Amino acid sequence: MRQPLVVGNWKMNGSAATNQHLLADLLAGCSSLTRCRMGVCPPFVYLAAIQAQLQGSPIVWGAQNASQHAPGAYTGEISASMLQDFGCTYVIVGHSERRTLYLENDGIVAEKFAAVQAAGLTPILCVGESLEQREAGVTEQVVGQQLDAILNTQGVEVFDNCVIAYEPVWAIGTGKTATPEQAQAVHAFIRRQLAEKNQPLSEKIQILYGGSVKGSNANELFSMPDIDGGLIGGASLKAEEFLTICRASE
Ligand code: G2H
Repeated sequence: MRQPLVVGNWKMNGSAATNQHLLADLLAGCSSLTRCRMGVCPPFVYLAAIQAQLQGSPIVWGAQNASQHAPGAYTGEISASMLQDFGCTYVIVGHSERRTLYLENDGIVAEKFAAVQAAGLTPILCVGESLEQREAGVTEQVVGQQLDAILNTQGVEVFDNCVIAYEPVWAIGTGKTATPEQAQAVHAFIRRQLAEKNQPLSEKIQILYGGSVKGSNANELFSMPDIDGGLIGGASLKAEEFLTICRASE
């Protein structure tokens, strides 16, 4: 039985004051959760404050990105080892906003994935197709290639310490959600790809859905057999709605 996991991707949102209120509300609400593991990924600059507020609580935290490089002359970058200093559990890699806006290709994503694991942290690897790709019927090909970039260079065993998030690009922040059946089909495909190489690992790995998940649609998405939780953007900024989503995963 895979543990449900629901992670808030705050993106470039929040302030010291609003974060503190949000986390206070989540801390108060999370005691009613029985099985769901709740996580938050704030912007880098708030990690120290988030660590101080969440230390010792059941809520885990992580970062939204990390450099693929070891510490050195990379102005403006943050290494995975630095994130370890702030008690991070997870690091999101390959989010479609990074792939599109910051030109992170599959090769760079694979390097970031390895750097995160080398620092002892768990990557949340985002994969997903664009609207054009879905309409062209190449969803499985695209998602398969995104997985292969890591499978073919690092082997299947690295997926033992990894969470996968399927996020169809056309559903991100658009209010359009994949239907539970559309999402389930891709989740099952991802699990099959891994099962071909390592069956027990494929049964163990958590595969999250992301893309306009809300309190009102979380139940039906999470009722699908291969959807183990969610990576939540906009709806993770409102405590009550995020808690509703977490409860729906149980
Ligand atoms: C997809 C998701 C979180 P949202 O990017 O990663 O954001 O829930 O706002 O679509």
